Amino acid sequence: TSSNISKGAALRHLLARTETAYLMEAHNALSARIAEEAGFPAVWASGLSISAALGVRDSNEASWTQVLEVLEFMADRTSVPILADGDTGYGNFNNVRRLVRKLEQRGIAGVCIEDKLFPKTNSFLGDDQDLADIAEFCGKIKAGKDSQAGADFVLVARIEALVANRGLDEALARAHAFHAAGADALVIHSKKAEPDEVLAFCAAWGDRCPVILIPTKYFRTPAEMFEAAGVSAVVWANHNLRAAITAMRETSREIFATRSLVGVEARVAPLADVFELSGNAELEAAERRYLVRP
Ligand code: SPV
Ligand code: MG
Repeated sequence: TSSNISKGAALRHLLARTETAYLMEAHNALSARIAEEAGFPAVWASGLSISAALGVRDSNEASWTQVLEVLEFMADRTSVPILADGDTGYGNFNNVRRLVRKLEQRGIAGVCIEDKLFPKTNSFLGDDQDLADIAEFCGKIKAGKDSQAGADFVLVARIEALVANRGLDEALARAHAFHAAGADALVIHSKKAEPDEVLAFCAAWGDRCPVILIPTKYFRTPAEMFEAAGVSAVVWANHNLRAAITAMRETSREIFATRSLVGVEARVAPLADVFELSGNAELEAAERRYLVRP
């Protein structure tokens, strides 16, 4: 799908608005398409979900080019912008440069890199999250911004100071440094069940640049609270993956137990949906136009 406005510009615009944007997780082209179909204006390509869908851990076990392949399929099947989870950038500043160039070339609107160490660990695992050195991470941000070919690509810097139990002051110091280094937006992450610490961050940070939240753990917080706090975007980070796990488990177990499709047929998406989601109508039209059957 093409449009006059680039996907990077579309994401940039979403983050710049005063309204809060909501991004839905996807981990492959199918789930990205479904998120777009539901109405989401942008997609979060979750590292956790892409890893889990590939059957590996969220510890950089999938190589960056393996993730890139998944992202390319996702971008090809959607017209909304995709914000890719770039973990720690897969190495040092130089790896970030190449990552940014390749993502941009493959139609990804932006990347989020987090201030931890490679190989990263999921924020909700363990209590010993090592943070990147601030100056070193700023070099990655600068290198990433300097290497993008166009003006539109969005580089988001994710702050893990609260996840690492380093407190609000450390989080704010990092925010100031990453913003000064050229980050277009910030993610402030938290593993608390209440939003207090991220809302305190938002209040202190103000509108210096867009702030994005990932309320996986503080999921009870009503959206109105994020909106009142002036949050630019909220990421529903892993819920297509988790929905798929539940649905696939129920279906597999029932078919196994009953040796029959009768019980599940009415509950699973019809084949027509599968053809529609993969764009078969377009191929049929193209065949009418181009295919000569001798
Ligand atoms: C992801 O979705 O991969 C994220 C969010 O980075 S979290 O799992 O909370 O770290
Ligand atoms: Mg991640």
